[in-house]
Amino acid sequence: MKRLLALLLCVALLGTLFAACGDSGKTSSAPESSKVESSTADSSGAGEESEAESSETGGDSEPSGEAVNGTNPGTELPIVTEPVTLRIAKERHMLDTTQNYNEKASFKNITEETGLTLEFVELAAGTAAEKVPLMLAGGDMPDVFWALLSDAQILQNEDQLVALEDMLDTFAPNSMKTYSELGTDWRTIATTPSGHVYGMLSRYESLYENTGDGIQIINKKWLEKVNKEVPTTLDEYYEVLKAFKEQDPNGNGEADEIPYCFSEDMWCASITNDIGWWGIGNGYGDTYSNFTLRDGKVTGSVNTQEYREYLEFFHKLYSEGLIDAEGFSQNTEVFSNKIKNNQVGTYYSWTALEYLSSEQEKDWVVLPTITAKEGVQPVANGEIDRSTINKNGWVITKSCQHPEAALRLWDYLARDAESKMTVAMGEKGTLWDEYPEGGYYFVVPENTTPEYTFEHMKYTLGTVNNHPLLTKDETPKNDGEISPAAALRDQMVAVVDKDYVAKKDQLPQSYVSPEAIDDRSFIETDLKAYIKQFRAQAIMEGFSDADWDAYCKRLDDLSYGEWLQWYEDFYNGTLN
Ligand SMILES: [Ca+2]
Repeated sequence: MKRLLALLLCVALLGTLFAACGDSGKTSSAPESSKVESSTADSSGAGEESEAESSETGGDSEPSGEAVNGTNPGTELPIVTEPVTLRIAKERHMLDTTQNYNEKASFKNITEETGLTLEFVELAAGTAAEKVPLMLAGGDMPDVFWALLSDAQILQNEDQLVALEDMLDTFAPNSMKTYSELGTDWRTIATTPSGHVYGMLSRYESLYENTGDGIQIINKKWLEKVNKEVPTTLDEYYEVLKAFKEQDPNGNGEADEIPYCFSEDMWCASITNDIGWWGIGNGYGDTYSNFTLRDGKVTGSVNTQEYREYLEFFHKLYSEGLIDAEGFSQNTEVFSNKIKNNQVGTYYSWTALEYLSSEQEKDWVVLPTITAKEGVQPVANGEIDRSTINKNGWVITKSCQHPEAALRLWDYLARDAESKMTVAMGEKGTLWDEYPEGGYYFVVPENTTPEYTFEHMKYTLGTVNNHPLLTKDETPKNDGEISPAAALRDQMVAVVDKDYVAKKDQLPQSYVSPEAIDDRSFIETDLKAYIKQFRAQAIMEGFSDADWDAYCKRLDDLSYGEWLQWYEDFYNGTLN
């Protein structure tokens, strides 16, 4: 959770990235992990089924028929045969400078176009986590929750929500067309354990810059200063860190260099980032570094010989002063100040622009993934084609008198890529545009000011991530010819993405029942805390064979095996 929040913050600072993060409405509340939302494993059989079903609706042809409950079917306009007002709950973003959502391009003429009047129930930025549960608990229920409900809130409030599955073909044909074009079967993502669909999908199917997490960058100027190349092996890496430590590469005459800097407080700068060099884990952090998923099997990562070697290597770095002694305790601000202060040789970041100017950024290059020992396949922190779908983008409640109209409104916004992008980023021509030959690209405008930054523009003109789902083909490109800053992150991802977790080894994006979540939570609080504590201790103080054996034994006692089994069952779709 912390990770996505921090991701949002770093994106806000960056000013070059578009949708790196969770729901814009969730900046200040508790956003879900981007990885928990990672895509469903490919199931081509199911994909065929969805295509077959969509052709039943006649594909592109109009479902015809009588209005239902005052709502015209298909794509006929106006949406309603008589005036209808919809109350839509949405959390404002703190950088949104509009007074009301009706000012946004997508809604300026919505009543003329559809017959619907929209009354936005706008929750102040940062208040959704507190207010939404009150609404669900019998407070003022809106007709629609727009990008506000978590999976757990859906599953715990099914009786208050409208099941959409039987309405989709008639009232959401545009969305169904998009769903049929996805690389995965949308039903496995959108269907709850009880067999219903409550949420319309939003965001991007996959955004290339978001397929990865933190990427390790290294100071090229420092490398030149100490006369070394970008390291490609563990031994070379060690030698570079040592040279950074001893040869005053920042040139101030003091031994103030921190060769490798990390911070457990900064979402993408955890020391767990590097465990993939030993071929273990499925990413960084307290969940993904703690298991290895390969070929359908979930195994332990932090009880292996490889993990032990990782701890020993980092203990050596620590004891020689080559990694930041404050890494386990410092907050993000302290961490970033060291970088800004030109004391750091290498660290994990979204891009160097996070803390440095465009001029300084040029001194940094990506460190390609290192293979720590012979025979292992290293893993970088990312997932090939990672899904960024939000499955609860648009949820209609039973308080809504015209659920068909509410569904059609979303589907109207989903009528084509340009409409969806307008919801995301405002009208074509400012933050995104179209190539003469077709297809779209993002634009980073130059007319921004400190008072009205690029980030202000995004959240003012659009909703950033809360648009109806855009497929990969519909998603604009970050084009280096047009906006070099926008393309920077993509170029960094391209250096390491061959080492990202393969599609087949990614966790699915399906709903998990509250009971199953409880089962896991029961185990993992103590387990994760213990793993984390041992890691810090082992790296700072070292450890003996007996310490290691006791640690492995303690993992067993803390039900590490059951925790791993939970993830294997989740992967296999066999959780109870
Ligand atoms: Ca120095």
